[in-house]
Amino acid sequence: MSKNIRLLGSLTSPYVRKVRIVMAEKRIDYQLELEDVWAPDTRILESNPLGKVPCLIMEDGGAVFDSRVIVEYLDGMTPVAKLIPPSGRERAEVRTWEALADGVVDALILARLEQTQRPPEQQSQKWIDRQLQKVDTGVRAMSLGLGEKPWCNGHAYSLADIAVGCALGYLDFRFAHIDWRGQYSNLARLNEKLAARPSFVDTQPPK
Ligand SMILES: N[C@@H](CCC(=O)N[C@@H](CS)C(=O)NCC(=O)O)C(=O)O
Repeated sequence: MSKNIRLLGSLTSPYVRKVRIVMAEKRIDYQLELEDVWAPDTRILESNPLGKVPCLIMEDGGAVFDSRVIVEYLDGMTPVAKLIPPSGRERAEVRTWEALADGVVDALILARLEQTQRPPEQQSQKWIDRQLQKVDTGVRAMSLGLGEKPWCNGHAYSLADIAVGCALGYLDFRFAHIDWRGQYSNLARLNEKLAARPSFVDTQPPK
């Protein structure tokens, strides 16, 4: 598979990490181009009118975003390591896991932006609490959904596990004080298995 595929992204974004893990699992070669979307001279708008990463630039120069569209495209590119079931209920379940995990990340990022981008006197605690409530109920739903199964979708590793692993990794990275391991031992077990995979090891956010 060609190195002419480019991925615009950062080393800290959990959505970019999800795409990089999928690339690694599927053995798709690509060029990672670091893009700081918050820098005044960012060129991200030339590729993604929404100004966000990840953004995939294909061989013919066409752009694909957001991360959920990118991973679906990548999964269809090669039969190696299928990560999304082909159709039906199982496919909807895996995509719902992804929506749940991404939704937890969305809420974490909204809470973090409120805390880091606004002066303390302009911050809304009500807004932060609203987002952290979603994190709470979202992570609980992950734990309930996983139960005693080896993987989120049952017996096979899938995009569901990748998305959940990225959300848990982002919790550790930016919200280390939230003790999700203490509350949900099944998620801790899943996370240990995921964290040992080369695709996860190689995409860990910088310390
Ligand atoms: N739903 C999008 C979310 C992407 C996203 O919000 N990325 C963040 C980086 S973690 C970003 O680029 N933020 C810049 C902004 O919101 O202006 C996806 O899954 O790709």
